[in-house]
Amino acid sequence: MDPVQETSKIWMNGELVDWADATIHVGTHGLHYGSGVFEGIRAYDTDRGTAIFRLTEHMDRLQRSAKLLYMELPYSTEELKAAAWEVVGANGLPECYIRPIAYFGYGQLGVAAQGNPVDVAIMSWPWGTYLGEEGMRDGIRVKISSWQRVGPNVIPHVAKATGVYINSMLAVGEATRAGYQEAILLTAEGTIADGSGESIFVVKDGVVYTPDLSASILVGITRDTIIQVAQDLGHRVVEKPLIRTDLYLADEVFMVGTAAEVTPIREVDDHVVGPPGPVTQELQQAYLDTVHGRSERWAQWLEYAPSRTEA
Ligand code: PPE
Repeated sequence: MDPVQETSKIWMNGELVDWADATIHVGTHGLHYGSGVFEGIRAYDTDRGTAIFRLTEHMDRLQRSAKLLYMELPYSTEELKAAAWEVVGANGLPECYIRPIAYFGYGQLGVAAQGNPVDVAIMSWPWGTYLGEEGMRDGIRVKISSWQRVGPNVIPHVAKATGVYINSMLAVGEATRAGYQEAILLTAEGTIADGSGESIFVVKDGVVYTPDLSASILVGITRDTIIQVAQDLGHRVVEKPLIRTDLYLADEVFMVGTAAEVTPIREVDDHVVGPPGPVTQELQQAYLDTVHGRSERWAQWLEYAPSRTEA
């Protein structure tokens, strides 16, 4: 992966600071214990200007993630949305990835977090395709991980918490060292959970399947988007537990996420599931048309910059 492309400003605790000055103390609680929550959001260039895809849902999920860590966010969803627009505007990029993060800050060390301040920052920078242009077009090769997905009684997996991502880091590292592009993790029960940073979909005999929310998966916003788009396009979508052989014998497999958008999978554990199939291609096209403002059908998910008079 390429190094992060620096932009001009980062929003930190209510103000815009220069990229180089957005630093934290080494005694920060979140660094020692992974006690933070974050989001990944994309802004797209459309005919009507920059649109942020499902911004409200992402900031609402950040609030829920914080709640699950008994962390009180000092900003409301509305304030966080305004802050996202502020940093996007300051950096002047028509398209970018947006990364809000909240963490227990500098104060007390020791695991108990409650005496620490909660710091909030929002970065924005250009982030191209997550799994490569070629992956988007031809599909990627994935491996089922030997690392199990964090379970509901280990860490609340519904929270997009920073510490949880050690799980993903190990899984994707194992997969890439073995020559694959991405990992898929199984739950403690042995069913399919998600990719290191994506939700999983399978197409078999014309039906679209995805693990239901009782599998320890992140409640993906792209997952929700794809379920609705697929249904609107007339596909039957079934949320149910899936096992690894469902992937090996699938007609089509693909993964979705804010960063990955809709990425086809062409091989799982060296079983060829084929080049990107018709359903994958249809949903990928619908998704990309929607986020870029080229399709009116699901235009309600695009949020535009508040006008100066409203702000
Ligand atoms: N599962 C996991 C484990 C996950 O991290 C993501 C997002 C998803 C599913 C899809 O969620 P959503 O974006 O709401 O559709 N992964 C984010 C971070 C990737 C990273 O490398 O950092 C993302 O896609 O932004």
